[in-house]
Amino acid sequence: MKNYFQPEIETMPVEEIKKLQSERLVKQVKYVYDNVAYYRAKMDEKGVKPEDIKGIEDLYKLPFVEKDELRDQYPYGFLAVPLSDVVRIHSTSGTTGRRVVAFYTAEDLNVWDECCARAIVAAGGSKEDVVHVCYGYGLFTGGPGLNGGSHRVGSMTLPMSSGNTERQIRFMQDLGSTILCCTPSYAAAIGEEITKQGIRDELKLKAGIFGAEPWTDEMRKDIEKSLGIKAYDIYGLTEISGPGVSFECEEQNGMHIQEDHFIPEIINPETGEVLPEGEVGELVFTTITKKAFPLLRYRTRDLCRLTRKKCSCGRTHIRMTKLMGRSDDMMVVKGVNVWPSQIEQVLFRLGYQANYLIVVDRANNKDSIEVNVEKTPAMAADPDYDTAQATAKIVAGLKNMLGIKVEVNIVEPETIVRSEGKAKRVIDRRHLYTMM
Ligand code: DLL
Repeated sequence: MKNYFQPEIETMPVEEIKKLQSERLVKQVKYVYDNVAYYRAKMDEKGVKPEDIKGIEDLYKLPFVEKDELRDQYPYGFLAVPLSDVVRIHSTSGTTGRRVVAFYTAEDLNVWDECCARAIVAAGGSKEDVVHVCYGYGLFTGGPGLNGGSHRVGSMTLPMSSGNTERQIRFMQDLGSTILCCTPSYAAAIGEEITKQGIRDELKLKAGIFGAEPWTDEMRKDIEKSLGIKAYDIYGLTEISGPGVSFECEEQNGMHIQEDHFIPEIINPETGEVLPEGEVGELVFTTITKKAFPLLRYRTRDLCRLTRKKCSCGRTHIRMTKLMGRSDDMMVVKGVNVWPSQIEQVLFRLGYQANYLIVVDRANNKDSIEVNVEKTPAMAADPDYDTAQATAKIVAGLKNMLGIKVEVNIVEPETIVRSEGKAKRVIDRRHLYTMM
């Protein structure tokens, strides 16, 4: 069958998926209760025993777990197996405090590879492909995750890691890379360089698997054009395993969550109440097959919507929309909720690319927000391009989208620092939050 790695699982009837989830959940809750003292204490405190969980309909009875608790229990508090069964660790970037370390048994890695293999095959990958991985390698899960998936598919794998764009492009040319895996912002930077060199036709790229940071559909179109590919979204987080928790199929209309391993819920981030399908809220995951670092009802802080609407790719696993923000990255500027992705949308609509930097500041108790954006090379070369007029257009577009006045500076091409990993597009000088 075309484009499925494990058709019997990926297209399993929904009722069977739910049955499988229930069986796995019941076992997993008992396993966690017996092997993680921290969870046992939390469940005891809430008065829930493993016997109370008879299927997915009882999931709501379990307590939530949050990132702070993982940090507090660093490093071994959530480990469910003897250290001698652990074969690998990965870790979050930990910019706001102590890192979270996630542990894997050999079987956990096996499952993770399978999840990434499903994503690669959904993007048209097979053993005939050359998979070019320029997510970072090391503690970050991006590189090792897609690398493992590519091995599993049997594709020739180029473990490039990020950076050194010139060498990336040289390898793409010389070895005929067909599938590119990296952050969307790095894909855009590579696309920009390829356009500059005018060598798109020398490349064999056909698809890209991009994730690890938010990106809009406008940015997708831009990348698809500059690289001449179809661009697929992939989602995941270190705590739950890494990339491949969900992935896009050829429909490019939401990411299928790998429901044989992860049960998703959407909750109201304020109250914790479980929301019905279709409502926007915080995504929560329960892992039902993980052994070393099993998490039950983990709050991701990522905001999205779920849908069970039939997908014409034939996969039956539930889909999540692109992330609509994080319940903790939203900025309140001049009393208004601002998501960086809204600003990006306006810039793209007006023909700019992903080279921008947002600076938020506060003086005399008054907020200011500034958007610095690069002209595209075409704009810079256009004698009719009028900076004052262009600035006014962006200001008006942002006012319309956000309802507030934003200061806009248009700068020359290639003056905003490029990212090789996750792009940092917001500098909030107000330091409204205490560092954790
Ligand atoms: O970013 C894992 C990953 C690697 C996913 C490569 C996809 C590709 P962390 O560093 O733990 O793990 O960061 C997880 O990044 O909670 C989201 O907020 C964000 N994120 C991940 N994928 C996407 C995506 C990896 N496709 C955090 N779209 C998550 C938007 C994403 N945000």
